[in-house]
Amino acid sequence: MTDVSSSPPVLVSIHRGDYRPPEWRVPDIALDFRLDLAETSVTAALAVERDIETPSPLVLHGDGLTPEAVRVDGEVWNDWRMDGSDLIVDLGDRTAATVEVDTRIDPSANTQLMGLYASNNMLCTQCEAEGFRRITFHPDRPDVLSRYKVRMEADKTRFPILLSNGNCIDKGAGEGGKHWALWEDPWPKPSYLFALVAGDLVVNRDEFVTMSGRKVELGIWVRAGDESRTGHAMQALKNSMAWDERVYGREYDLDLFNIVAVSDFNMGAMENKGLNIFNTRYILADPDTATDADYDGVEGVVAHEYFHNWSGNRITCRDWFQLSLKEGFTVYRDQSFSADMGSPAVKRIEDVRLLRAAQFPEDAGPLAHPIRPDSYQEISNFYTATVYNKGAEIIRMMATMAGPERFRKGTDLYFDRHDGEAATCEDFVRAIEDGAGLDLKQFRLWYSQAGTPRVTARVEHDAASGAAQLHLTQNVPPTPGQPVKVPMPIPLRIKAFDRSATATQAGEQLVVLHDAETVVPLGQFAASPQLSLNRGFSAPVIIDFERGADELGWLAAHDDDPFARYEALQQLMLDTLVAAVSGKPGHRQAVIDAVAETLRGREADPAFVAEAVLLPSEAFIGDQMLTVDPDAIRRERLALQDAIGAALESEWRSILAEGAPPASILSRKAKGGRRLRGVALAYLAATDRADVPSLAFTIFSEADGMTERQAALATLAHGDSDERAHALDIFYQRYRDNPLVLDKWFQVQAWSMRPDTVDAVRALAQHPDFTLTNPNRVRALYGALTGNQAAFHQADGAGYRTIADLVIALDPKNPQTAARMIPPLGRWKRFDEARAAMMKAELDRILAQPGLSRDVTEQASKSLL
Ligand code: 0A1
Ligand code: ZN
Repeated sequence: MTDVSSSPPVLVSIHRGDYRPPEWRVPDIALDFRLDLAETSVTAALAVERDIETPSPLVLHGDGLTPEAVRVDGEVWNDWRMDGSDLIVDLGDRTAATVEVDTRIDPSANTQLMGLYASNNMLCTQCEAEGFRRITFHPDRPDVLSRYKVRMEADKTRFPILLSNGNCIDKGAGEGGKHWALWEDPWPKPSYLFALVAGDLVVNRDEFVTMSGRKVELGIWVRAGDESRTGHAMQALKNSMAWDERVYGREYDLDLFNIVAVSDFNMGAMENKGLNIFNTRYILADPDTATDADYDGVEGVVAHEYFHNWSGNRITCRDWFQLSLKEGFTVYRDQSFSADMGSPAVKRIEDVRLLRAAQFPEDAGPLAHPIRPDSYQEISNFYTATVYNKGAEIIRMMATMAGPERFRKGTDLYFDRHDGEAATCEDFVRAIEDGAGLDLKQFRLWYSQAGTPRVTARVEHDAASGAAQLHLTQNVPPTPGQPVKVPMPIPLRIKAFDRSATATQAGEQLVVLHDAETVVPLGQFAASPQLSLNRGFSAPVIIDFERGADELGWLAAHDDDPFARYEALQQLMLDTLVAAVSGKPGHRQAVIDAVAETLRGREADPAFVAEAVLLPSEAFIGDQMLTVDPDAIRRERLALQDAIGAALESEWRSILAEGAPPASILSRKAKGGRRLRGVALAYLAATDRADVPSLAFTIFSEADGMTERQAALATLAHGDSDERAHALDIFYQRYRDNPLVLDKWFQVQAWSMRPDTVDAVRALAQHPDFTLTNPNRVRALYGALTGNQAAFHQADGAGYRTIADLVIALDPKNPQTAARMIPPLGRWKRFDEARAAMMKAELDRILAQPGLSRDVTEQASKSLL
């Protein structure tokens, strides 16, 4: 007997080329909700209009729904059938009708957190990408835009607040302790931007006056007790609104802007029209519970969701293949905003660090896809670093090539031309071409070719004539389904330095590589010039450029582009670490000297210095090697950290002795100072000096805020001192009732460099405060483990088993979050045979589970290729 239930479902791929315009438009929708945690009834009235000549039935998608009744123009209608989970309504030869469908859903049983679900006794929605069909039957595609009217009725005591998109136009008391509210959103929108919230919430209210003088009421809604932690989010919102007016000329278009924070959320936040719904972690912040990095996260995500109002909502996506149209552009916009609010150099370093940590590995592995994918099985799997962060880099390249004024002309044209439409990436590129006056014919390849281009650089200097030339070659590597690539335009900001010159150096130039090989004349130099290449990381590429320690050290000290200074020092460290891993000497002393030199600038810009002197991550070191050796990488990285720690011990100690800026001060300087202290403590800890545990414990105990407290706790967590156990216990007792801080307690233990970390993670999964129902908690524990290279790749395979066990346990509850844990297992090609075999075996074991979700099936099966 064959057991069909244990073979994974055969998945249907959706192809970009198959796009067809919708057959039925839905200009108006009226939704009527009778809300309750366990039983909610929904009546949806869709005003539909046929958009094609030939009569065709109306196809409405559903997911887990059964229609209780169908009416057409007010009459009971029996001409419908189910096709799988779709509802097919035969409307004969009608060209327009109002189709009403009744459904009933159970939000309390919705553990996927898609559609209408319960979180902490409140009700909220998440509809992107295809969650609306879990609420009611609907075409549920982003190119169907409707005006929504939403009536909500619920028990007044348990759900005193009732919110939806747009404006509240009426409300009143109902029978039996109920009340109701009627909301109307004047702007047509796709179903993925629909939202409602019902619950017992308190609000932080403020207002913003737009550039044309309109008053907008702002509200941030949280659970009672949390309102004191919403100030930073509110300030970030007002700053974002002003910034979008100033930089892009975009004004907010409703009289009300609400944000609601919920504890259980699959992602960071969601840009629903006029009613953003946020993961609490990107709203709540105060110095006692949030680190400086958390504060920056709040600011960036609030801005991101707000900016979507234009790049995403006013102009939405025609289909989900165009996701980067809204996400790449919006990430670029939020990155630029955060750069303006803080330090552009530090922000750029952070963004590139993230790109290299999350996107480059994706581009180099089995799940590589272009920023505009050609096919997918489950769209939730395509909310990736490629679509978001590489997508932002591609917008940034256009902005670099156009320059600020012309780029603004391009975006103005884009917003004008496509306002109110569901657009494509092609529409965006054409608007930039027309508005900015760029020729982007070849540039479009960035939308269709996956893989990170490699650029090889070589400087040639003719001693006799003095002429210097830069030779550049580019190569885009093969990726799954794309064996052969063609050259792409790569804009590189470069500058050649004459090391002997005392006078000002010649300026920077922007070179755009179009061909496989390019030669750039650099001018006359007495000696071979020092080359600063890909300044500001102007193109998302890998540069292969052999340079000696002396040259890198000089650039780390003298380059006038801060990002290039950072890069030079990182490259020096990386070369040294890669050499050490393969048993070669490297440039340890040069690294120490360069770190010492960089530290001299710490008064002026401590945040930059903290970033620059940080060693590359274990994962990034691994990315430089053909076969990753996680144990050797950890050993050599710790050895270099120890050497730098010891050689500059007095520096680190004096940084720590200076004391921390008060946690309540969030200036650039204060944040930078705290960051540098964290780095100093980590360097000192690597030396194993006997007083480190007590020093870290003192910092931990005396800290007046979470940045210092968490840094000290993380340092202690690597060791096995009594102070470690003590600090973890104090932290737990103090914050056990604060879920966001408790996440940190799980996270620092899973980040630990101790040899027993995988066992510790397995034990923590049994802790009474651990739960699979909260995605933040899952990420805090297991996401931290996959980010801990040596632990995840522990030689006995226990790390792999732990993640596969999690995926198997989580998939039935929350497939989206389960699927996100799979990509680390797909990197097996980069590891030795024994590890690769174990990783593949775990992917096979996942795929052998009966009833696997589409999300996990797609990720696991593609990861095996
Ligand atoms: N559009 C959101 C991201 C997002 C996507 C899917 C979600 O479903 C769980 C939630 C949020 C953004 O870019 O912020
Ligand atoms: Zn977004």
